[in-house]
Amino acid sequence: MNSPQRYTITAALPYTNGPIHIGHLAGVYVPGDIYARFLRATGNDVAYICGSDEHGVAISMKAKKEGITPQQVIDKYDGIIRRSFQDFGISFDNYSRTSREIHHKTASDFFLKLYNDGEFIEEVSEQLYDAEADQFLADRFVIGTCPKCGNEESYGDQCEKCGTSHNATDLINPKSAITGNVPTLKQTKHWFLPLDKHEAFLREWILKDHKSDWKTNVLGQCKSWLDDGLRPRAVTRDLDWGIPVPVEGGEGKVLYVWFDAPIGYISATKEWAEREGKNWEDYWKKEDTKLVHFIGKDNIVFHCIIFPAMLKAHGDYILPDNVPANEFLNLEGNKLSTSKNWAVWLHEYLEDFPGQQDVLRYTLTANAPENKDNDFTWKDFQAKNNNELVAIFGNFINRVVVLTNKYYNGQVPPAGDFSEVDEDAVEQLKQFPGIIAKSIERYRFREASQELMNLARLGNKYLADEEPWKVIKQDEERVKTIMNVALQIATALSVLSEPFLPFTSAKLKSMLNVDENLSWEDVAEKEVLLPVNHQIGKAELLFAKIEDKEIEAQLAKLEATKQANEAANKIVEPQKETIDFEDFTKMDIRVGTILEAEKVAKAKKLLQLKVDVGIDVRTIVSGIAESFKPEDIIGQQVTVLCNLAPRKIRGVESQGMILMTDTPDGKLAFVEPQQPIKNGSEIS
Ligand code: B3M
Ligand code: ZN
Repeated sequence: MNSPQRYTITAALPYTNGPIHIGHLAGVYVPGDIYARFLRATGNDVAYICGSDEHGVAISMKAKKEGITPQQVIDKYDGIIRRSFQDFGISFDNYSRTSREIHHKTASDFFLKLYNDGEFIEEVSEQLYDAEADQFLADRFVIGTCPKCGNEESYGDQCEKCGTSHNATDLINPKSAITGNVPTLKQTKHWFLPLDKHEAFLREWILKDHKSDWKTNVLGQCKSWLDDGLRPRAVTRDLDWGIPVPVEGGEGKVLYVWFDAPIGYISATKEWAEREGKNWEDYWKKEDTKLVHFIGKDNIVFHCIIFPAMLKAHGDYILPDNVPANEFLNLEGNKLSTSKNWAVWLHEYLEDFPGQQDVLRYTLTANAPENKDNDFTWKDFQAKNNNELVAIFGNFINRVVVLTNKYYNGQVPPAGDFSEVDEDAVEQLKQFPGIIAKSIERYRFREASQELMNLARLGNKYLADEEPWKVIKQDEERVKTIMNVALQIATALSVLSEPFLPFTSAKLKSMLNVDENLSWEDVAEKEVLLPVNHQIGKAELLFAKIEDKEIEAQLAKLEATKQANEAANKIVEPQKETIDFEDFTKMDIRVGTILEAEKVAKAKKLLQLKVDVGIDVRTIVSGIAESFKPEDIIGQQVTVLCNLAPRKIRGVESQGMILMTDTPDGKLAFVEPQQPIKNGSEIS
């Protein structure tokens, strides 16, 4: 293990335009949390920093869509996100917000410093403008074809398909996301960070200095940007939501969200340091501090090129030591999408699986998209829980604790002479802290989680092979040794599982009554982890089996989402052939009320109705049985085509037709008057 040192660990600040889903967790927050917890457990000084990203067009667009103010949007989602992170056990030292004063001041000062040092280019240029909305179109306010990959739905600042970051004016066939109009060009003044000026330095720093310690996917993206040639990039916008540009001529303009958001890491550290009585500068300016950014792959350019250029231009900041960006997680074979609601939302998971945070943490880690995109499936989630957490980890612990209580009233028995098998088990056990540490230090969290499970496997196999429950009948002394060894393995698990399964680790430590000072290193070095006669507690369930019906319920939820999306995307039927007014007046459409309803025997879809249409009360057979129960529609007002020629349906004469439409989820809905209307009133 490396010698202890100071770490600033950041996790991408989530936009407060939606809740957190499993893609965010697997890509950023869970690996970041494992890393932070591990470093704390091994004696390092750690600041794990995050917060809500509350500026930018993503927020304004959401506000427009929901008909509320941006402030209402950020308050709503900051609340949901903050709570769900906490309930999920993400151990941020500080979770801040970029709307706070401390951040506005920090970002403003940062801008001013670069401005005063002449690090910006000031330029009047033509920007896309939507005359109808009376607004410049920046970033997500403009959609068009990506000049690099041809994706027709690229945003103004970044293409989500190929990851390229560009200027809005680079888009081919740009369209306003507000009105759909083709934008015009209008002159406006902005400040640009001349990335080209920093290119040589970036090339050296990334491609030479970090050639061997950064992930290949990250290096690959960086190389491709550098090879394309860097250009000046605007760091201000003509928008009304954001941090005001603090210089003359900046009125009505704000800082570009990707200029202010990474500075959010700094302001969040300041806020935390103030609270904890520490010096924030130690975490951002001391050369011996390691700065590590956890992000998803779509944020690589901002963390590896733009933010480092900003920090370098400022002059006194350290640069990231590593940016272990992950690829994307898919859900049941499809891309996760907030707008399409194709996601497993963290706050919903916490409600549906109370007390089972570690199951999701484990599944997302064991299946993390570290080197390629990966798929989350509910079946795999169930299997990881039932076959690994329950059947291996849980089963081992349960046997150890139950037998110790049964044979020794819960007191650790003394070990006698070790057999070769015992020697081997203990020998292996001592390797695990180092093995797991090495994987974590190399950002291989998948591998690390599998090594942890291998330690549980070791314990489980040891007990299964040594069979203390059988040996107890012939050789009580031998069983003492077996149980002592098994208890040492269980104790090691309680310590080494903490970064991955914090809730389980806490439960297990309390079950075994483990000394809270027992450290990661102790597990590797101390001869005895639980002393003889140490009293442990009673067995508690660590993991519960997940039943098929729980998985089916989750799959049904996704299926409903799929159907709703399909219905929403359904193409509107083209208009029918033109008819004369006379044709229309031939139709006798009236308001009626359903008086009786019953099922038609042997017909799944049909209900037989008695409808008062003002003229008379008549029988109508209607194909609505799959959408309505008979008892629910008595008294329902409907529109009826009364003069449709009567026809026999399943032996019943139907004297008219009820007018219906489709709902987004594929059911039928009545076309009913807005208020109660007298039966027989004509519709014309
Ligand atoms: N909010 C983008 C994102 O959620 C952004 C990250 C900011 S990190 C400084 O993808
Ligand atoms: Zn593209």
